[in-house]
Amino acid sequence: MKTRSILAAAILAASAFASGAVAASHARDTFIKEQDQNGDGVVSKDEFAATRQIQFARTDTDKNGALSHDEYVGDYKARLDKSLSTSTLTPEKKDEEHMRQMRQAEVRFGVLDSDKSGAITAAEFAYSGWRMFTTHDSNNDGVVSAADPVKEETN
Ligand SMILES: [Ca+2]
Ligand SMILES: [Ca+2]
Ligand SMILES: [Ca+2]
Repeated sequence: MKTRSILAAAILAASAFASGAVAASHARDTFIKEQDQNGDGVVSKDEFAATRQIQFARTDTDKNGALSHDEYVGDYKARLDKSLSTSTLTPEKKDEEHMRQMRQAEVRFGVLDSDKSGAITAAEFAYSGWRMFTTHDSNNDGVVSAADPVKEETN
């Protein structure tokens, strides 16, 4: 439990480092947007587990059961490029955001690859997912929704 909290804090710190405190509710809302398959605004544990499995399978492009650095960071970059292409930010801001987000993706890869094998296994991926889920489910009711209070980052 202790280790899990430290790791969760590290992940939160990594995102807070890049985007500031305002990003906290943004992170929760992005989480809901990405994981809410049935569009009811609530991410249940079953829904989350199913989505994570799909994400893992999609990202594991060579189907060897682990996510290499290129698979993980490459998939993130593709999604980031797509989301930035529809963003209203100025080109300069887009570049800035791109660099920042890619730096975060590198940090996340290092955290996710907890045994430093150079790839994220299904177990490592699932573990990080539950850490993320429990971090966002701040009212501990077993689902992530807009009702979950967003923790303020204090530096
Ligand atoms: Ca849902
Ligand atoms: Ca792979
Ligand atoms: Ca909740």
